[in-house]
Amino acid sequence: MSENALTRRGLLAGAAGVAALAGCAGYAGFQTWQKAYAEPSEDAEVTQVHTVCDGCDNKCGMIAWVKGGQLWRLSGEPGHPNSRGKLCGRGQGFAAIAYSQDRLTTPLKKNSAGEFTEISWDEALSEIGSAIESAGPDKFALIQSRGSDEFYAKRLVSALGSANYYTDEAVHDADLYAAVNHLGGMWPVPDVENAKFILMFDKSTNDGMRPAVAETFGSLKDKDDVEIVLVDSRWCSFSSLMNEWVPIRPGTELALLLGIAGELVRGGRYNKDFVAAYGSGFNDFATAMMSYTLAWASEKTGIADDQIAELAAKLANNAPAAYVDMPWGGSFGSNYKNSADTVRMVYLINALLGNFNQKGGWMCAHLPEVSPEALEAGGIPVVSEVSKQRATYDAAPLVDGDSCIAAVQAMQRGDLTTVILAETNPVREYPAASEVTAALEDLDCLVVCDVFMNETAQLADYVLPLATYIERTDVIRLERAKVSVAELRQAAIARVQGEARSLSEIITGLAPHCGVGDAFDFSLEEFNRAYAAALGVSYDGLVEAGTAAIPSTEVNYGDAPHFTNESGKIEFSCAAYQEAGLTAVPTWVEPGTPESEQRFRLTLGEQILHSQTYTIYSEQLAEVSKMYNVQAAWINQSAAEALGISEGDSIEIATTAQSLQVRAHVTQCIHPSAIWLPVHFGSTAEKITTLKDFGVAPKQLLPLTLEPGTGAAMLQETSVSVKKVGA
Ligand SMILES: Nc1nc2c(c(=O)[nH]1)N[C@H]1C(S)=C(S)[C@@H](COP(=O)(O)OP(=O)(O)OC[C@H]3O[C@@H](n4cnc5c(=O)[nH]c(N)nc54)[C@H](O)[C@@H]3O)O[C@H]1N2
Ligand SMILES: Nc1nc2c(c(=O)[nH]1)N[C@H]1C(S)=C(S)[C@@H](COP(=O)(O)OP(=O)(O)OC[C@H]3O[C@@H](n4cnc5c(=O)[nH]c(N)nc54)[C@H](O)[C@@H]3O)O[C@H]1N2
Ligand code: SF4
Ligand SMILES: [Mo]
Repeated sequence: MSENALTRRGLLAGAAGVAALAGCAGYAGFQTWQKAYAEPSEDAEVTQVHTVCDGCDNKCGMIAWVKGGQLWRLSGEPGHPNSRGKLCGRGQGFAAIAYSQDRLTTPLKKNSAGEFTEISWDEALSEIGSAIESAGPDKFALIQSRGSDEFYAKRLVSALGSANYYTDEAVHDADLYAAVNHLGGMWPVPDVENAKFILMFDKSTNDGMRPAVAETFGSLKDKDDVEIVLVDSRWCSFSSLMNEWVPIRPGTELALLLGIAGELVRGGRYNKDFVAAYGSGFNDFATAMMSYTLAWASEKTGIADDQIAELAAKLANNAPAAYVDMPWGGSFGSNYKNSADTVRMVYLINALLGNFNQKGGWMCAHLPEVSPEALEAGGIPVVSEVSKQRATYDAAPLVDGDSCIAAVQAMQRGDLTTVILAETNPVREYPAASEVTAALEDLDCLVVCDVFMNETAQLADYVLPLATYIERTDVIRLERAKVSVAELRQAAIARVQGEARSLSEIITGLAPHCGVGDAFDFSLEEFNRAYAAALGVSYDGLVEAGTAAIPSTEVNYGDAPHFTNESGKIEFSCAAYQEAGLTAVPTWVEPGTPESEQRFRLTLGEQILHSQTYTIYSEQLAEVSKMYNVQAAWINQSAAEALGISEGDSIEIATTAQSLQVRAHVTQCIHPSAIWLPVHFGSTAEKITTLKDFGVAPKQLLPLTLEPGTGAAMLQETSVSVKKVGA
């Protein structure tokens, strides 16, 4: 079958299984925890706590209904931009983790025999404090991923005189950060409701499936004057909300974008006034784009040249009520050697359309700046960030050295020796599990703060039990929207198990043991009150409603866009990229792994039921996963036939160094050059009882390499061979 024969029409039959999965968000089983854990008497008092879901990075506003002190049911927060009154099934099912039998309940220390023994919080914090002091600021690092209580985590690092604070950016969105920071400084919020034409890449609208956005797509799909096109190497469950699916050879999205830009520039079909008013370096950009012909883009992507021309025309015809979506995962955030320029091109095509702050385009949403001085006025003393460069700066200059992958390399070199990991599971989420494991084991002191004894916690010298998001109050967070909001995650129920603490409590307790107690001489409520005041919102109102609009951030159609990068202009040509070893103007970069007939590109991703590796701890989500066999590797039907592989067969997926065995899902819903695996399964966490021996952990097949400039992990630059087990 040729690639172009993979049309949406031809697929609908084959996609039934996926549609069933999409539909199971409403499956009754998600509420079974209600019966198991909450059986208060009929007349028990019901209260509602307005808080924030943590089932994925979308952080939807949520109402926790509590009956007789126990979690009873959940619903979406009507006033929150991501949920608008709805929660997804994953969010419903995940909340039950508070009651899980697998939770960590006390601090643990590994003894000389390699076994964990219980110790008191006082002992743990005092010993960890000494380890941090003896390492000194340059060899200490803190890495966090889910972003809870980020203020405390960053402040601890700064107070210690260290620059080594890292996020999971390099396995998630480093390329986006680079493009946003250098090209315009503004994170867009698409005006989905009013767009006439949307070109989506992968499934995400800025961050995976937000219930509010999924609902909007559902309502737009049948409107005659609106069209939504999805470019994806796989027909995922989200595709059913699109008008058309364009399968692309994975890793070549940059070629499609260059081809579209070439069409727009050659035809003069771009917003010349906007480009003149807000752009810089446009002439160099335009000259470079001229050479990307339709025929060239078609050859690279496997998409017909007239279809590329049509996509360009639809963008131009509908502008400014048209946009190219900027996703996180798939082909973007940190997956390919060319991801940095792929994201740059998305930013710049939207600039060609002149859709910034236009109805149906990209709204220049912004968050209020809260200065240290404003917090100081509220009683929170200033702790200055350390200005010296991080241990990893040279590896990732476009993101100021924030590469957690480069941090692993710094551990391998002995440049970092004492590390705190908070709410993150690098053994499963970074490439090269065995190298990451060795680097973490070699540290002088590894501290892991988590709710569960995950694969990374197993390696730690100290494990500190975290309270779940259902049981704790966090630092106020901000969410971008046309009117951005402040949101407060607050304890819905009392701590149900053991002595778990929140990250802010752990850091406040640890600080005096490493000589920086003065920096944390305030309570969380005092901090949140000072922060709310600095934002101009009422803290008591937030406690009441969970979400509060920040009026000063409102952005309206026709407002002049305000670019906050260094030049204040959209940089069609950007010197920072050149200085970081890339080119000033985006240019075609071949993916790092060339295509070959015998091998497949290993692509990876999230699924509707799960988030990364942590939702497998939910018994309810685990049960539904087994019902639908969602652990399978997707392989294209014609490719499978050639290899004698049928649905449900056990297949071996191998690099030159390692191999995995997993069940095959044979489908027309994936590009013939790709194989796709979910990233959630293959748990090797010994103390976890859910989803044991279910699926595989594909990241162990990936090498530990960095994308130039951004230090991103290049998670999809691996080619694999596939065969039927026993063949
Ligand atoms: N190959 C490949 N690698 C990837 C990805 C991919 O698609 N492919 N995805 C990448 C992306 S986008 C990201 S964001 C990273 C994520 O990487 P990580 O954030 O490291 O994700 P998890 O492995 O799920 O680890 C989160 C940990 O936080 C703990 N935790 C503690 N308290 C809480 C809580 O209150 N709420 C939640 N939610 N968790 C809590 C969970 O128990 C869990 O162990 O992985 C990245 N890595
Ligand atoms: N259900 C669910 N939702 C989530 C999360 C989750 O874990 N589960 N995590 C949240 C987080 S932290 C993030 S970062 C976002 C990530 O959300 P997404 O940006 O959607 O990320 P992925 O799941 O990595 O990729 C999504 C799509 O990319 C496709 N794809 C894979 N490789 C390629 C390729 O090379 N080219 C193209 N064009 N498509 C490709 C896959 O088929 C899949 O449909 O989602 C957030 N929302
Ligand atoms: S998308 Fe679902 S899991 Fe993610 S925050 Fe929203 S409700 Fe929770
Ligand atoms: Mo992510």
